Amino acid sequence: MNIKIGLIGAGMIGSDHAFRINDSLKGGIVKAINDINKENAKRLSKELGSAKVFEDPHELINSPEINAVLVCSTGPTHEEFVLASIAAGKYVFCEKPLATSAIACKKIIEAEMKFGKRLVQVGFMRRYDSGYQKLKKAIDDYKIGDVLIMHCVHRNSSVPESYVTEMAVSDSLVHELDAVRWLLKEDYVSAQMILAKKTKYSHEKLHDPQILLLETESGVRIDIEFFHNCQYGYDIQCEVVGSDGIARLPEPESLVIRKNAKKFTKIDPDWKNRFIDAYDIELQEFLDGVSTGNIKGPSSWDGYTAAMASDVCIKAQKSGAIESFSIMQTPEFYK
Ligand code: ISE
Repeated sequence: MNIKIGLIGAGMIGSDHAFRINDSLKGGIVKAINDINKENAKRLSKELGSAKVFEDPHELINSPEINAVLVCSTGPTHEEFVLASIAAGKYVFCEKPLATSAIACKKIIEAEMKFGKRLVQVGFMRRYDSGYQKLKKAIDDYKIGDVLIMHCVHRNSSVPESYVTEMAVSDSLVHELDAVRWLLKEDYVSAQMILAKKTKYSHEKLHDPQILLLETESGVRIDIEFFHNCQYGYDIQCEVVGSDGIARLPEPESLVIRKNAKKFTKIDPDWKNRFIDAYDIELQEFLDGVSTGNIKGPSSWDGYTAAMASDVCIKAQKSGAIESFSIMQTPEFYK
């Protein structure tokens, strides 16, 4: 039997996920759509041909025609829709960030624990990327010995005018904040943010590029360059320096052409393509989790720790100082 999905947010990623569910994945069908922009919802409903438009997101969440919810609306709306889904006892896949502050994520954790069963999966898709999985396996198998340092890069060719300094952390860097913690199985203890010389391609409200320096519980040091107007393409890099060797995130496969005394290869400008397989796998895992009643993907606790890290990084952005993290004990429920 197909799981009937209600989608909130019919923008770029919401539409992609809807087509993925209907056309490529097994076990789900999008039956309801809500978007703050009704025209958007109508357009997607027409294109999909399987879903009706709900004007009220809460009506969609509580509809008996829906078994599970996909929250792909803007970050600040996530808390409300995830909490409403938990209150309705519905499984919910929430795009990152789980919520835009640690306080909001804490409310979600409390509601889920009170419900007594995992209902929420967070869209940290990098965990499903085959390159990241190979990197994790090399670390777990002690192939490079003790991890000492990590160098990460997160570059977008350009971002819209609405993209401001804080969003560089809460919308983009949040992926590294989750992925690095997942790779190392360690929490962070401190963060420092360095605002680099500003590119001429940025605007007044976005300081670009920036560098984050993180330290983990065992003393691993991580530097992350995040640059949102790099011009040349979407580029994610990660190098792990160990006591016995170095492991690098594989580059996406791309044809190399030699011509006119030049050697070149394409770099995709669009972030949606870089992790396209990972998106498929994460959503399939969500559908499988709903049908077996056992959600296994990134949890609300992962969403909470990433939001906590985001909050500390934003504080560090403003203060310019080294900011500390508070110690967190993972509740039994999420272990
Ligand atoms: C975008 O919103 C994403 O989620 C991408 O994964 C990220 O890499 C990009 O920087 C964000 O703008």
